[in-house]
Amino acid sequence: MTLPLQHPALSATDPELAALIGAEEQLQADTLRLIPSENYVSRAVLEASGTVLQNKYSEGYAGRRYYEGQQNIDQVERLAIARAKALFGVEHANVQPYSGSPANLAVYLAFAEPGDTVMGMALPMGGHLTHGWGVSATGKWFRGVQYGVRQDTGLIDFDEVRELAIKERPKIIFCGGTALPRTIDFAAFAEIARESGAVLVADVAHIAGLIAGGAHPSPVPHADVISTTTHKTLRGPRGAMLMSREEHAKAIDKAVFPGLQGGPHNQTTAAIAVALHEASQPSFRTYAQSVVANAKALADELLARGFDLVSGGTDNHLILMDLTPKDVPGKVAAKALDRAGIVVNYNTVPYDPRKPFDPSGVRIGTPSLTSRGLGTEHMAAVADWIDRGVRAAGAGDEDALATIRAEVAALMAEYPAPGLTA
Ligand code: DSN
Repeated sequence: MTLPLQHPALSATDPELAALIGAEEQLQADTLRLIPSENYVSRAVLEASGTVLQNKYSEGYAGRRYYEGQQNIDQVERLAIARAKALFGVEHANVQPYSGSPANLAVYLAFAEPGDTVMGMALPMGGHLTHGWGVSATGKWFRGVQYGVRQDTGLIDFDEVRELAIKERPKIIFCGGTALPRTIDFAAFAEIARESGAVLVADVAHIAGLIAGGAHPSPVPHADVISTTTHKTLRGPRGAMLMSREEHAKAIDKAVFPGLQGGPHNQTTAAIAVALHEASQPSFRTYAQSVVANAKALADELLARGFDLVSGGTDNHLILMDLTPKDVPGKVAAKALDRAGIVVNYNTVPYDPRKPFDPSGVRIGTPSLTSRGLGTEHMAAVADWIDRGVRAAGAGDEDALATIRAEVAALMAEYPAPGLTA
């Protein structure tokens, strides 16, 4: 099966909506998707998430539901849990959180009271809204204290984190984030959490697939709780999981349901189970290693073209470019690259003098292109397109962007995406 994919019932019932989905399928096929939190899921994951499992209400947990008719649903959820435990080597897994933000909120509910101090990386430094940032409920209902990275290195200063933690005594410390190009030192965070009496939560949403594939160290021996979405490098459906040692199992389960959520999205649970099965295959290890190899190769090619990369490069799937030296604002570059068929997001860089809605940076990553089968040998071309695209953005050269778009589409046609093919 290749494009156009067939959605016969949808096309008959709602051709307008079917056309929009068809257009999105074509867009995802034709473009070079570099948003580091996105990916292409397999047909198997897509099929599992579009099933009659979505017709069931299943409040509660397997064997302890508030609705009857759970003969199959219980088995689906148990399968997803067993696969998560085996893949990540954890004692407990909850696969019901609707997404990353609700998963993190459940952690607050399990381990803190409103008004308590919590600690996480500041959003503009690469953290996440739900790690206690002011505009988020987690920063409004809790007292968020925030750490960052050093201005000179772009790296976390653990002496500074320790000093802050000992002074502020947070109930919870979050490590992980959304724009961190470097390996997270879970052991260092665990030591600080122990010294300050905090629960350590490793939010590995971005790197869960790398951890599963052995391309990033695991937080399992160090963190009390692991929070992750399932749709980024892990290449599953839009969802989330919380994992922990057995001692925290009850608190986490109670916080997810009935504390925060109602019925789990069973079709998503099924698709998570499929993704976890796929992630346990040897080919997934190859994919994870390739994601990192591609990112390192792309970073090198960008550096060679004079790009300023936060922290000087990458250890994982993600690259954060500061476009200040190129004299092109991040948003202008991102929108121009989009017109060139290269999909990125504009992003704040640490100590950014510009506003978050018009920042200096662009964030890119290699999960999607790796899922399509592109390798290190293609990264010079990718860097070249980015370089030409950013220069065209600065010069307002729409013809140059159109030329890049055609070149991108030609290469993408040679590497059909999972989910868009049989
Ligand atoms: N929105 C996600 C990302 O793009 O990194 C984080 O939640």
